[in-house]
Amino acid sequence: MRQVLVYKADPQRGRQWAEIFRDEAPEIEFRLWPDVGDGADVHYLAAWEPPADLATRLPNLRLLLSTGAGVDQFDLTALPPGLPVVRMVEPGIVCGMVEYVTHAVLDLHRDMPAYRRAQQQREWQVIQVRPASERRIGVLGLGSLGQAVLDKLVSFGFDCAGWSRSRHEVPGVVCHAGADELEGFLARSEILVCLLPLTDETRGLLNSALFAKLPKGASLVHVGRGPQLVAAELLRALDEGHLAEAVLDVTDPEPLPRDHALWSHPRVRVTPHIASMTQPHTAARVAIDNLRRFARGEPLVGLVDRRRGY
Ligand code: NDP
Ligand code: OXD
Repeated sequence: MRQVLVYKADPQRGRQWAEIFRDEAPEIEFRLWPDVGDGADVHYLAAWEPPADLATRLPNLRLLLSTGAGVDQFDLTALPPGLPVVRMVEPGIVCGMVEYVTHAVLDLHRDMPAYRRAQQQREWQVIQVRPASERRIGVLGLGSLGQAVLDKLVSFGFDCAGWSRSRHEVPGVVCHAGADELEGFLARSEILVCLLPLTDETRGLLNSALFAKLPKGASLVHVGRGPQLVAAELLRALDEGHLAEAVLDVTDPEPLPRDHALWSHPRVRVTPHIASMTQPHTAARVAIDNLRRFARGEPLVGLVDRRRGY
Protein backbone atom coordinates (compact mmCIF):
# COMPACT_ATOMS: atom_id res chain seq x y z
CA MET A 1 0.00 0.00 0.00
CA ARG A 2 1.22 3.51 -0.85
CA GLN A 3 2.50 5.43 2.18
CA VAL A 4 1.94 9.19 2.41
CA LEU A 5 3.89 11.69 4.54
CA VAL A 6 2.93 15.32 5.08
CA TYR A 7 5.64 17.82 6.05
CA LYS A 8 4.45 20.84 8.04
CA ALA A 9 7.34 23.08 9.06
CA ASP A 10 9.66 25.57 7.37
CA PRO A 11 8.74 25.27 3.62
CA GLN A 12 12.28 25.89 2.38
CA ARG A 13 13.60 23.00 4.46
CA GLY A 14 10.53 21.04 3.38
CA ARG A 15 11.60 21.31 -0.26
CA GLN A 16 14.99 19.85 0.72
CA TRP A 17 13.21 16.98 2.51
CA ALA A 18 11.12 16.47 -0.65
CA GLU A 19 14.26 15.98 -2.78
CA ILE A 20 15.69 13.40 -0.39
CA PHE A 21 12.39 11.52 -0.21
CA ARG A 22 12.05 11.55 -4.01
CA ASP A 23 15.60 10.21 -4.51
CA GLU A 24 15.93 7.87 -1.54
CA ALA A 25 12.42 6.78 -0.53
CA PRO A 26 10.25 6.73 -3.67
CA GLU A 27 7.87 4.32 -1.92
CA ILE A 28 6.75 7.21 0.32
CA GLU A 29 4.67 9.99 -1.26
CA PHE A 30 5.81 13.35 0.13
CA ARG A 31 3.31 16.20 0.46
CA LEU A 32 4.23 19.70 1.60
CA TRP A 33 1.75 21.52 3.87
CA PRO A 34 -0.76 23.05 3.06
CA ASP A 35 -1.08 20.85 -0.08
CA VAL A 36 -2.27 17.85 1.90
CA GLY A 37 -4.76 16.52 -0.66
CA ASP A 38 -7.16 14.04 0.88
CA GLY A 39 -6.20 13.98 4.57
CA ALA A 40 -7.56 10.46 4.86
CA ASP A 41 -4.60 9.22 2.72
CA VAL A 42 -2.00 10.51 5.15
CA HIS A 43 -0.15 8.04 7.40
CA TYR A 44 2.77 10.12 8.65
CA LEU A 45 3.14 13.76 9.70
CA ALA A 46 6.50 15.49 10.17
CA ALA A 47 5.79 18.79 11.92
CA TRP A 48 7.19 21.48 14.16
CA GLU A 49 3.62 22.24 15.25
CA PRO A 50 0.80 19.88 14.31
CA PRO A 51 -2.52 21.43 13.22
CA ALA A 52 -5.05 21.95 16.03
CA ASP A 53 -7.61 19.77 14.21
CA LEU A 54 -5.16 16.91 13.72
CA ALA A 55 -7.56 14.07 14.52
CA THR A 56 -10.22 15.20 12.04
CA ARG A 57 -7.85 16.57 9.40
CA LEU A 58 -5.63 13.46 9.27
CA PRO A 59 -7.91 10.71 10.60
CA ASN A 60 -5.64 7.81 9.58
CA LEU A 61 -2.40 9.18 10.98
CA ARG A 62 -0.11 6.44 12.33
CA LEU A 63 3.02 8.31 13.34
CA LEU A 64 3.93 11.89 14.27
CA LEU A 65 7.53 13.01 13.76
CA SER A 66 8.80 16.19 15.40
CA THR A 67 11.12 18.15 13.09
CA GLY A 68 12.93 19.38 16.24
CA ALA A 69 14.69 17.66 19.12
CA GLY A 70 12.08 18.93 21.58
CA VAL A 71 8.40 18.00 21.63
CA ASP A 72 7.20 20.59 24.16
CA GLN A 73 5.60 22.53 21.30
CA PHE A 74 3.15 19.60 20.99
CA ASP A 75 0.26 19.34 23.41
CA LEU A 76 0.84 15.64 24.02
CA THR A 77 -2.42 15.33 25.94
CA ALA A 78 -4.45 16.63 22.97
CA LEU A 79 -3.02 14.16 20.43
CA PRO A 80 -5.01 11.04 19.55
CA PRO A 81 -4.35 8.45 22.26
CA GLY A 82 -1.86 5.80 21.22
CA LEU A 83 -0.37 7.88 18.38
CA PRO A 84 3.40 7.30 18.55
CA VAL A 85 5.44 10.52 18.65
CA VAL A 86 9.10 10.64 17.66
CA ARG A 87 11.50 13.50 18.37
CA MET A 88 14.35 14.37 16.01
CA VAL A 89 17.66 12.73 16.84
CA GLU A 90 19.93 13.61 13.93
CA PRO A 91 23.64 14.37 13.57
CA GLY A 92 23.11 17.98 12.41
CA ILE A 93 21.35 18.97 15.65
CA VAL A 94 23.97 17.20 17.73
CA CYS A 95 26.94 18.88 15.95
CA GLY A 96 25.38 22.34 16.27
CA MET A 97 24.76 21.91 19.98
CA VAL A 98 28.27 20.59 20.62
CA GLU A 99 29.72 23.63 18.84
CA TYR A 100 27.53 26.15 20.67
CA VAL A 101 28.02 24.77 24.18
CA THR A 102 31.75 24.17 23.68
CA HIS A 103 32.13 27.76 22.48
CA ALA A 104 30.17 29.11 25.45
CA VAL A 105 32.03 26.99 28.02
CA LEU A 106 35.48 27.86 26.60
CA ASP A 107 34.54 31.54 26.48
CA LEU A 108 33.53 31.48 30.15
CA HIS A 109 36.42 29.24 31.22
CA ARG A 110 38.98 31.60 29.63
CA ASP A 111 37.32 34.71 31.17
CA MET A 112 36.46 36.25 27.80
CA PRO A 113 33.49 38.24 29.17
CA ALA A 114 35.90 40.00 31.58
CA TYR A 115 38.39 40.65 28.74
CA ARG A 116 35.63 42.11 26.54
CA ARG A 117 34.70 44.48 29.38
CA ALA A 118 38.37 45.35 29.99
CA GLN A 119 38.90 46.15 26.32
CA GLN A 120 35.97 48.57 26.39
CA GLN A 121 37.83 50.39 29.21
CA ARG A 122 41.21 50.03 27.37
CA GLU A 123 42.55 48.14 30.39
CA TRP A 124 45.41 45.67 30.06
CA GLN A 125 44.17 43.31 32.72
CA VAL A 126 45.54 39.78 33.20
CA ILE A 127 43.55 37.02 34.86
CA GLN A 128 45.35 33.89 36.00
CA VAL A 129 44.63 31.00 33.61
CA ARG A 130 43.12 27.96 35.28
CA PRO A 131 43.70 24.59 33.66
CA ALA A 132 40.59 22.88 32.31
CA SER A 133 41.15 20.00 34.72
CA GLU A 134 40.41 22.42 37.57
CA ARG A 135 37.18 23.75 36.03
CA ARG A 136 34.07 21.87 37.06
CA ILE A 137 31.32 21.70 34.46
CA GLY A 138 27.84 20.32 35.16
CA VAL A 139 25.38 19.34 32.44
CA LEU A 140 21.68 19.02 33.32
CA GLY A 141 20.33 16.30 31.00
CA LEU A 142 22.23 13.26 29.81
CA GLY A 143 20.26 12.61 26.63
CA SER A 144 21.52 12.58 23.07
CA LEU A 145 22.64 16.22 23.30
CA GLY A 146 23.93 16.27 26.89
CA GLN A 147 26.11 13.22 26.32
CA ALA A 148 27.51 14.53 23.02
CA VAL A 149 28.38 17.87 24.64
CA LEU A 150 30.05 16.12 27.58
CA ASP A 151 32.06 13.91 25.26
CA LYS A 152 33.61 17.05 23.73
CA LEU A 153 34.12 18.83 27.07
CA VAL A 154 35.82 15.74 28.53
CA SER A 155 38.22 15.82 25.56
CA PHE A 156 39.39 19.30 26.69
CA GLY A 157 40.15 17.86 30.13
CA PHE A 158 37.33 19.59 32.04
CA ASP A 159 36.18 18.04 35.32
CA CYS A 160 32.70 17.04 34.15
CA ALA A 161 29.50 15.89 35.84
CA GLY A 162 25.99 15.27 34.58
CA TRP A 163 22.50 14.93 36.02
CA SER A 164 19.53 12.99 34.69
CA ARG A 165 16.38 11.31 35.89
CA SER A 166 17.71 7.75 35.55
CA ARG A 167 21.24 6.52 36.21
CA HIS A 168 23.70 6.74 33.31
CA GLU A 169 27.32 5.84 32.80
CA VAL A 170 29.21 8.29 30.61
CA PRO A 171 32.99 7.90 30.15
CA GLY A 172 34.93 10.55 32.08
CA VAL A 173 31.78 12.02 33.66
CA VAL A 174 30.58 11.84 37.27
CA CYS A 175 26.93 10.94 36.76
CA HIS A 176 24.21 12.00 39.23
CA ALA A 177 20.61 10.82 39.07
CA GLY A 178 17.30 11.98 40.46
CA ALA A 179 16.17 14.71 42.82
CA ASP A 180 18.23 13.35 45.74
CA GLU A 181 21.50 13.85 43.85
CA LEU A 182 20.74 17.27 42.38
CA GLU A 183 22.15 19.27 45.28
CA GLY A 184 25.53 17.50 45.27
CA PHE A 185 25.72 17.94 41.49
CA LEU A 186 24.95 21.67 41.72
CA ALA A 187 27.43 22.25 44.55
CA ARG A 188 30.30 21.28 42.24
CA SER A 189 29.08 22.98 39.01
CA GLU A 190 31.04 26.15 38.26
CA ILE A 191 29.62 26.27 34.74
CA LEU A 192 26.12 24.85 34.59
CA VAL A 193 24.72 23.84 31.19
CA CYS A 194 20.99 23.15 30.88
CA LEU A 195 20.05 20.58 28.25
CA LEU A 196 16.80 19.34 29.74
CA PRO A 197 13.52 18.97 27.86
CA LEU A 198 10.65 21.21 28.95
CA THR A 199 8.19 19.22 31.07
CA ASP A 200 6.04 19.98 34.11
CA GLU A 201 9.00 18.88 36.23
CA THR A 202 11.60 21.10 34.55
CA ARG A 203 9.48 24.24 34.10
CA GLY A 204 10.96 26.96 36.38
CA LEU A 205 13.76 24.65 37.58
CA LEU A 206 16.42 27.33 36.97
CA ASN A 207 15.32 29.55 39.86
CA SER A 208 16.82 31.30 42.88
CA ALA A 209 16.75 28.13 45.02
CA LEU A 210 18.80 26.29 42.40
CA PHE A 211 21.19 29.21 41.85
CA ALA A 212 21.82 29.38 45.61
CA LYS A 213 23.12 25.80 45.51
CA LEU A 214 25.73 26.62 42.85
CA PRO A 215 29.18 27.76 43.99
CA LYS A 216 29.59 31.55 44.25
CA GLY A 217 30.79 32.92 40.90
CA ALA A 218 29.21 30.12 38.85
CA SER A 219 27.88 30.76 35.34
CA LEU A 220 24.91 29.42 33.41
CA VAL A 221 24.66 28.27 29.80
CA HIS A 222 20.98 27.74 29.03
CA VAL A 223 20.16 25.91 25.81
CA GLY A 224 17.11 23.89 26.93
CA ARG A 225 13.84 25.83 26.80
CA GLY A 226 12.98 29.38 27.92
CA PRO A 227 10.29 28.50 30.49
CA GLN A 228 12.81 26.46 32.50
CA LEU A 229 14.42 29.74 33.57
CA VAL A 230 12.96 32.29 35.99
CA ALA A 231 14.61 35.31 34.35
CA ALA A 232 13.99 37.78 37.21
CA GLU A 233 15.68 35.41 39.66
CA LEU A 234 18.66 34.97 37.34
CA LEU A 235 19.04 38.75 37.07
CA ARG A 236 18.91 39.03 40.85
CA ALA A 237 21.55 36.31 41.31
CA LEU A 238 23.79 38.15 38.81
CA ASP A 239 23.22 41.54 40.44
CA GLU A 240 23.98 40.13 43.88
CA GLY A 241 27.22 38.65 42.51
CA HIS A 242 26.31 35.07 43.34
CA LEU A 243 26.35 34.20 39.64
CA ALA A 244 28.99 35.62 37.31
CA GLU A 245 27.65 35.27 33.75
CA ALA A 246 24.77 33.80 31.78
CA VAL A 247 24.64 32.69 28.16
CA LEU A 248 21.04 32.23 27.09
CA ASP A 249 20.01 30.74 23.76
CA VAL A 250 16.40 30.26 24.83
CA THR A 251 14.05 32.72 26.50
CA ASP A 252 10.45 33.07 27.53
CA PRO A 253 8.86 34.43 25.45
CA GLU A 254 10.57 34.01 22.10
CA PRO A 255 11.30 36.34 20.45
CA LEU A 256 12.46 38.17 23.56
CA PRO A 257 10.65 41.57 23.68
CA ARG A 258 12.91 44.50 22.81
CA ASP A 259 12.43 46.09 26.25
CA HIS A 260 13.26 42.93 28.24
CA ALA A 261 15.95 43.40 30.93
CA LEU A 262 17.90 40.36 29.72
CA TRP A 263 18.95 42.20 26.53
CA SER A 264 20.86 44.92 28.34
CA HIS A 265 22.29 43.19 31.39
CA PRO A 266 26.10 43.43 31.17
CA ARG A 267 26.57 39.83 32.31
CA VAL A 268 24.01 38.22 30.03
CA ARG A 269 24.49 37.19 26.44
CA VAL A 270 21.40 36.31 24.44
CA THR A 271 21.22 34.44 21.15
CA PRO A 272 17.91 33.85 19.31
CA HIS A 273 17.46 30.09 19.76
CA ILE A 274 20.17 29.18 17.27
CA ALA A 275 22.34 26.84 19.36
CA SER A 276 21.51 24.10 16.93
CA MET A 277 19.17 23.62 14.03
CA THR A 278 17.76 20.57 12.36
CA GLN A 279 19.71 20.04 9.14
CA PRO A 280 17.25 19.12 6.38
CA HIS A 281 19.32 16.47 4.57
CA THR A 282 20.39 14.48 7.62
CA ALA A 283 16.97 14.93 9.26
CA ALA A 284 15.13 13.64 6.18
CA ARG A 285 17.34 10.54 6.16
CA VAL A 286 16.69 9.94 9.85
CA ALA A 287 12.95 10.31 9.17
CA ILE A 288 13.11 7.80 6.29
CA ASP A 289 14.98 5.35 8.50
CA ASN A 290 12.31 5.72 11.21
CA LEU A 291 9.45 5.28 8.73
CA ARG A 292 11.05 2.08 7.46
CA ARG A 293 11.57 0.86 11.02
CA PHE A 294 7.92 1.63 11.71
CA ALA A 295 6.79 -0.30 8.61
CA ARG A 296 8.89 -3.30 9.73
CA GLY A 297 7.59 -3.07 13.31
CA GLU A 298 11.09 -2.28 14.66
CA PRO A 299 11.93 0.08 17.58
CA LEU A 300 11.92 3.76 16.58
CA VAL A 301 14.80 6.16 17.19
CA GLY A 302 13.72 8.99 19.53
CA LEU A 303 10.34 7.54 20.50
CA VAL A 304 8.75 9.89 23.05
CA ASP A 305 7.27 8.60 26.28
CA ARG A 306 4.06 10.65 26.10
CA ARG A 307 3.34 10.18 29.80
CA ARG A 308 6.79 11.46 30.82
CA GLY A 309 6.65 14.28 28.27
CA TYR A 310 9.99 13.72 26.49
P1 NDP B 1 16.74 13.63 25.44
O1 NDP B 1 15.31 13.29 25.57
O2 NDP B 1 17.64 12.73 24.67
O3 NDP B 1 17.40 13.79 26.89
C1 NDP B 1 16.76 14.44 27.94
C2 NDP B 1 17.60 14.27 29.19
O4 NDP B 1 17.01 15.03 30.24
C3 NDP B 1 17.65 12.81 29.67
O5 NDP B 1 18.92 12.50 30.17
C4 NDP B 1 16.61 12.80 30.80
O6 NDP B 1 16.87 11.84 31.82
C5 NDP B 1 16.82 14.19 31.38
N1 NDP B 1 15.62 14.61 32.12
C6 NDP B 1 14.38 14.88 31.66
N2 NDP B 1 13.56 15.22 32.66
C7 NDP B 1 14.30 15.17 33.78
C8 NDP B 1 14.03 15.42 35.14
N3 NDP B 1 12.81 15.79 35.56
N4 NDP B 1 15.02 15.27 36.04
C9 NDP B 1 16.25 14.88 35.64
N5 NDP B 1 16.58 14.64 34.36
C10 NDP B 1 15.62 14.78 33.43
O7 NDP B 1 16.80 15.10 24.84
P2 NDP B 1 17.95 15.76 23.93
O8 NDP B 1 19.26 15.59 24.60
O9 NDP B 1 17.83 15.33 22.51
O10 NDP B 1 17.48 17.30 23.96
C11 NDP B 1 17.36 18.00 25.18
C12 NDP B 1 16.64 19.32 24.96
O11 NDP B 1 17.49 20.26 24.31
C13 NDP B 1 15.43 19.29 24.04
O12 NDP B 1 14.29 18.74 24.69
C14 NDP B 1 15.25 20.75 23.72
O13 NDP B 1 14.46 21.36 24.71
C15 NDP B 1 16.67 21.30 23.81
N6 NDP B 1 17.16 21.70 22.48
C16 NDP B 1 17.51 23.01 22.30
C17 NDP B 1 17.98 23.44 21.09
C18 NDP B 1 18.44 24.83 20.88
O14 NDP B 1 18.76 25.21 19.76
N7 NDP B 1 18.53 25.63 21.92
C19 NDP B 1 18.10 22.51 19.95
C20 NDP B 1 17.74 21.18 20.26
C21 NDP B 1 17.27 20.79 21.49
P3 NDP B 1 16.86 10.25 31.49
O15 NDP B 1 18.05 10.02 30.60
O16 NDP B 1 17.00 9.62 32.79
O17 NDP B 1 15.55 10.01 30.78
C1 OXD C 1 14.79 21.77 18.67
C2 OXD C 1 15.14 23.17 18.75
O1 OXD C 1 14.12 21.26 19.58
O2 OXD C 1 15.50 23.75 17.71
O3 OXD C 1 15.22 21.11 17.70
O4 OXD C 1 15.15 23.75 19.83
